[in-house]
Amino acid sequence: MATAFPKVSRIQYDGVGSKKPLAFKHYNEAELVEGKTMKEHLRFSVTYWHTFRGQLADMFGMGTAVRPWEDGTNSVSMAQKRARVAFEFMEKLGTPYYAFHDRDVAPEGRNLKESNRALDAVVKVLKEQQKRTGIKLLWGTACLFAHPRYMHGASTSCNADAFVYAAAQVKKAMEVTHELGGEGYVFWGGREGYSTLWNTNLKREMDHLAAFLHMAVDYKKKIGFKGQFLIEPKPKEPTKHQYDSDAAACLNFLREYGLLEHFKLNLETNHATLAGHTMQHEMEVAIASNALGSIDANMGDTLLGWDTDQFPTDIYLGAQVMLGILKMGGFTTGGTNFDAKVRRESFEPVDLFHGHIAGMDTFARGLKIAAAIRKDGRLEEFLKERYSSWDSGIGEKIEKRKVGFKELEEHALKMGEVRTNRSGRQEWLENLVNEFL
Ligand code: XUL
Ligand code: CO
Repeated sequence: MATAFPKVSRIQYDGVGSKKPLAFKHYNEAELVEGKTMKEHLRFSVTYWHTFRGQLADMFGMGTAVRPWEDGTNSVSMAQKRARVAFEFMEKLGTPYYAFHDRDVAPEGRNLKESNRALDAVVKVLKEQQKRTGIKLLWGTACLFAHPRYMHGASTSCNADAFVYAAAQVKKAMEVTHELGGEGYVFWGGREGYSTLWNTNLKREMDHLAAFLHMAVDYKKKIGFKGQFLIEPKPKEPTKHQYDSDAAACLNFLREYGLLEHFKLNLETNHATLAGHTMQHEMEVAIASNALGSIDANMGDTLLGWDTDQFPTDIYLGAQVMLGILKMGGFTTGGTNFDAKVRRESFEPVDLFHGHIAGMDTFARGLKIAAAIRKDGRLEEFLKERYSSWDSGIGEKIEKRKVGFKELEEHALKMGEVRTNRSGRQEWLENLVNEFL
């Protein structure tokens, strides 16, 4: 096959200070950090939907992307050719993983049977390309939000027929994810929410979502798929309110319906900010419940109120995220999936490389910064000291549940006023972190 990127060869690490645009300045895949290679820590993944299906359209204008390998059809043969282009791209970039929706990789047919047949035909090529390159599938998912049949939602639709179709679609998507050795399977409920409560039975819809996920868990066991199930929170867009609105809402939902042991979270930065949180907040919430599975790495724009899905270039963000990942002991089945697209003005194929190189260097730098902060130890020491009143005396007794209000009243009467508060030192800590940037 003719090369799709004739002017690009394998992107190499050229070191800090390099002026080569198509080279890594920080991502050195073999470099050891805390005893593991950068490649093992970061587990970078390319998203099929933005990188190979994104037209770079926005709500005011049509797509601008120039993709010379496209023949203008949405045929199975074009999908197979595109799969080969995708693997050439990932091979040159040096990313070990990719992620897809069923309808990104293969076209939707006139009926379910035809769609499944098209998917099988492309999966054959994906499998052959995975074998050829060693690149693996991080996770698969089903697109349950683009087709008009899902206008009211999929598993939370008011129409039971839509639930049925969605179940059949997820069944097939899980099967192909399993066949391709996917390490996870993601549920992102793009339309699992509402536009107005006047037409919505919220309780019934949430019950249906839970029933759907229980069926998925059952089917996973049935086919012997061992990958991690992940829920991806997002508060809104396209719906006004999505039921999986943030990490805390997802965890509450999973606990309420007895699903928590089967799921972890796939957290995305721009979804966190849309929810009015930081990514750091979302990660802390998930880690506290041992439920952080994977991340969709991107960032938003502080002046735009929607999901801009930009490549993450904020070093501060990269450091915060990697501190969280190191703290939880690293990814197991998850990874750093670039759910990001180049800007509409960055229309040339080479911009796809620039976007990913920027993201990979930002996260590699974030990893090095996070490891340096941990090695330094002052941040951790401060945190430990800040809570030291809980390590002995009355604090320890409370944590061990050895005392109740009666004993605490006796203690308070003896103790007198609370006098031992110490400064939170926020500004000192923020400056301390800056020492490492
Ligand atoms: C949409 C989004 C999705 C999920 C997968 O905002 O993030 O692409 O990652 O369905
Ligand atoms: Co995402």
